[in-house]
Amino acid sequence: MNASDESLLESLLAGEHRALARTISKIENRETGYQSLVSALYSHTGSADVIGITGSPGAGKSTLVDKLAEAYRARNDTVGIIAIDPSSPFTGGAVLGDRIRMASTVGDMDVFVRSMSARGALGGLSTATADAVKAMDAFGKDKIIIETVGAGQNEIDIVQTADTVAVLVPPGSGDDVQTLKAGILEIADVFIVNKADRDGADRTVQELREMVHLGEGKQTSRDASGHHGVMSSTGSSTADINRQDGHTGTTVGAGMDNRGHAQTQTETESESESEPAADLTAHQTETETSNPITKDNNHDTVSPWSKPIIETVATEGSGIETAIEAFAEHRRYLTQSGEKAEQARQRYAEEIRTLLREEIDQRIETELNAAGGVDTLAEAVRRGETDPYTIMNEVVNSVETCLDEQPFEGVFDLPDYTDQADDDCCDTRSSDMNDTASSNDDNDRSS
Ligand SMILES: Nc1nc2c(ncn2[C@@H]2O[C@H](COP(=O)(O)OP(=O)(O)OP(=O)(O)O)[C@@H](O)[C@H]2O)c(=O)[nH]1
Ligand SMILES: [Mg+2]
Repeated sequence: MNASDESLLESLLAGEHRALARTISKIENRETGYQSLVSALYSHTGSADVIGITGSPGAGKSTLVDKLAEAYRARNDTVGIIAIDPSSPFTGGAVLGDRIRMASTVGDMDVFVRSMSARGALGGLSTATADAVKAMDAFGKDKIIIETVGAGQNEIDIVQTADTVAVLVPPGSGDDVQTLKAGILEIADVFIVNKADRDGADRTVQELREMVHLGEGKQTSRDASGHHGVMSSTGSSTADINRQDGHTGTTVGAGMDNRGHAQTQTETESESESEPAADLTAHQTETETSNPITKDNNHDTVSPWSKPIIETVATEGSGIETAIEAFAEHRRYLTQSGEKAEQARQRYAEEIRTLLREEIDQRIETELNAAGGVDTLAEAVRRGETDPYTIMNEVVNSVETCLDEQPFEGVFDLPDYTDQADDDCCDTRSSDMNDTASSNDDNDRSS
């Protein structure tokens, strides 16, 4: 890492919002040295709660995120918000920033809002988002909220970088549960029926409840590995309990109840993954109905997460506290079930693969350019001078030669790969990439 990045990192860790904004710009633009910077952030991460908020356009995501930020600030938690590709950068994004500015006390720098878009991020937006989350986490934000429209696979990938995913389902408006994208429903850890002041909210809640009930008969939440048991009878009994509870107030909690979880949160909150046992006991007494813990062959087993369904009226701020409690409950569940560690492992594995793919892709591009560009090669194939297989083999051989010069030496004495690559024959940070990398700090909004 060069001296200016060292000082940038130092400023970020010292809590300077400008340094945070600058770091995210570097990440977004893949500026030279950003990899070393992100590498250095890792050892400072791991304490933030990352919450993803997704849902159809106009579902009320920004309004809800604004109210969540306010509520977290009232609890003295610092907040970072990443708004992904707001449908209108001039209304959605800006309005969100303005609202927070208005809502917050003057000079409150502890809600940091940053928008990122597919346009802005060179390469993968989900990698850039995950890296931006790392920057906010290392900075020391307690809660990081990612807001994205649940439109496609890309958005689903992005929101899955969050520990807890809340899917907003507005009532009626043809947005019935059946018509929602299957992928969106599967990634939900918490359902939020926002605009509960509108007609049809009860029906939407009922439909979601039936869907959750059906789903719990078949599988657990988004943990596809079946880490904590795929088939579950306790899952469906949890849903039965909720049916009996009926629709009371703003909570229709499949995993929540009205027995004062807020009071017990501090007692049961555990950030430690290594010592979950003591907390399990406390947790059991408080939440045995909603999240039963069973003894299974001498292993403590937390029953599968039962997705709560929460009603909110974001414009009025109602249901916000219930949502916050559900997020905290889900966080505890992740830790106590061991799913958090599993989630982290899966995420890092995916990150490693993605980074490798991106890096190798870049190297291939570099080799292709060195060989005259893909268009020239294609023309040579068209003229019958060569064929795609021969070209592929030549390019791969060339990339392999480069890789042979940088053997992987194992995890423990890993060379500083990213810096080394700067002087390397296969350097992928071509000058034109650097040329397009310009700071967009002007877009950073912090209130
Ligand atoms: N009646 C009612 N209106 C709401 C509620 N929450 C948000 N709205 C309104 O719904 C509209 C859209 O809200 P946003 O918060 O911008 O929705 P969004 O999901 O962020 O929208 P995009 O970013 O454009 O996808 C605004 O006019 C809000 O005032 C609610 O609980 N009840
Ligand atoms: Mg919005």
